[in-house]
Amino acid sequence: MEIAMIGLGYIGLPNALLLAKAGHKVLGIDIRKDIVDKLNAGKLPFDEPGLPELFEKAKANFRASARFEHCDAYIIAVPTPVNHEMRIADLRAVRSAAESIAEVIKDGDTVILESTVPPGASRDLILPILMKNGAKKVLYAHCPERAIPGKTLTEMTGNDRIIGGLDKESTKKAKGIYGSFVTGQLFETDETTAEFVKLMENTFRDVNIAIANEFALISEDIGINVWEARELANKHPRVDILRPGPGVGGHCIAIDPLFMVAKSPRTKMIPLAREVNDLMSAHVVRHIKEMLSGVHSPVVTLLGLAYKGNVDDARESPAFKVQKVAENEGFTVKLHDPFVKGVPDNEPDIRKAVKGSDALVLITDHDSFKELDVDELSPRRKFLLDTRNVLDHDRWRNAGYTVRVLGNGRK
Ligand code: SAJ
Repeated sequence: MEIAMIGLGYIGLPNALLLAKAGHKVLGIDIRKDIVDKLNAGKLPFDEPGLPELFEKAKANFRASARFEHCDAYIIAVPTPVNHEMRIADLRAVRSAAESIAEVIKDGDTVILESTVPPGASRDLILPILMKNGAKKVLYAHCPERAIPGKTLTEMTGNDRIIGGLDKESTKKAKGIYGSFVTGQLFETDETTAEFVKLMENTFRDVNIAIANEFALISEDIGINVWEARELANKHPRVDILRPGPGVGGHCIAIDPLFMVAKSPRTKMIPLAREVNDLMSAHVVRHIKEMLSGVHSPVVTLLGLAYKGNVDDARESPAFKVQKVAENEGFTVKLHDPFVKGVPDNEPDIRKAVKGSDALVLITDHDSFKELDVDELSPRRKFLLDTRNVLDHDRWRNAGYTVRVLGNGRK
């Protein structure tokens, strides 16, 4: 089949290359000319394990363009960020992709939406756009992406997928496309249920992280160590408490629950969980303030800007919220992340980022931080706050640091 992949980002590009490797002729479409040019010159626009090897194998069946052309199937994998002010989904990229497809679509073509959207968006927004130029019959399915940065290729091929078809024929067609490279099971449903399922997955995780964060706050108040308590609670066969931390980042979990909330005025727990997770950044700053009380013109270094460990993705990262709150409180904040690119104040050399600092605050659980040579660092004062409980605290204490761990209320 000739398949167009609209959006060549973290989801669209690996997906396009997997389809190309499976033997389809794939046209990758992106509005960003720099990405298109890079790909056509044989270069990848971002890092992801296994992607270079896949690109080599898929190249012959793949080309990129900024222009839409007629294909047998179109897969939409564009960002659907949240409009933070209005707390609703920003669907402009999906709309514009649908508008462009409507210009070239013919009866009997297939359109698949992978981007996360509020429930009802396929039926009420996207399908009417696709049909607006007179197409009588379009096969349509929502097949939400479920890959996680750092493990995109394994998850994209191995995970079970939801195929939410408009009708039987649409489901069959979409199943055929995903069946060409997915080894996981393909479960059938309708398009609106598929939209809801995707939001449930991420909302479930957000609410569970919120309860873990709340356990951390209570533990600090009552003087116990949440990390020890969590480990013991998780010995129960039906309990699996997630990890507390500085908040929830990324392009999905911090955002998708809001798409649900916007659909029903009766939600209580979901917006509350969002709030609990968002307030963790202010809580981190409270710790820093306590640690450094009495220090004049305090300087802190945030270790990690990525929203989670071992990825270079800093979208919606709690690091920036911590930075903002800390700056508002009068701290000078220095930033260090070995992987994240494009943040102007990110100092890639950790020794420079730490020099002259009064406290180091671990935000992201990058493995490389666990192996740091503590003696190479020369801060002004030796305070460490570990918001993820991942460092070897004894090693830091032996090097003269006062160590605090988020969620540990033991004095
Ligand atoms: N986090 C915690 N504590 C935990 C687990 C995570 O604080 O115990 C934080 C992370 O540090 C990070 C955030 O939550 O800031 C989200 O990270 P994540 O690894 O939980 O998830 P994402 O956003 O990278 O990917 C999620 C995945 N969804 C689920 O696990 C339900 C992925 O499968 C989806 O494809 C992706 O969202 C998406 O695109 O929707």
